[in-house]
Amino acid sequence: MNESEARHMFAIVDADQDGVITLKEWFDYASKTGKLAMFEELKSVDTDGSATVTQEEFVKHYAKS
Ligand SMILES: [Ca+2]
Repeated sequence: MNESEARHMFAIVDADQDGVITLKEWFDYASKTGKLAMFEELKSVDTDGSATVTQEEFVKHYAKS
C-alpha cells in the first residue's frame, strides 16, 4: 500500500482515534478481520518495543513508496 493508504488503515485499526494502536486494538482488528498473520507482525512494526504502534511506526512498516 502507499503512504495515504497506510494512514487510512492506521485510522481504522486505531479504534479510539488517539493516535496510538494498543495491543488490544491491534488484536481486535486482527481477530475481527481474520488477519491473524498481521497480528504476529506487531513485534516487527513496534520498533521501539513499547507494545503500542504509533502512526509513524505503522506507516514506516506498511507504506511502500
Ligand atoms: Ca488507540
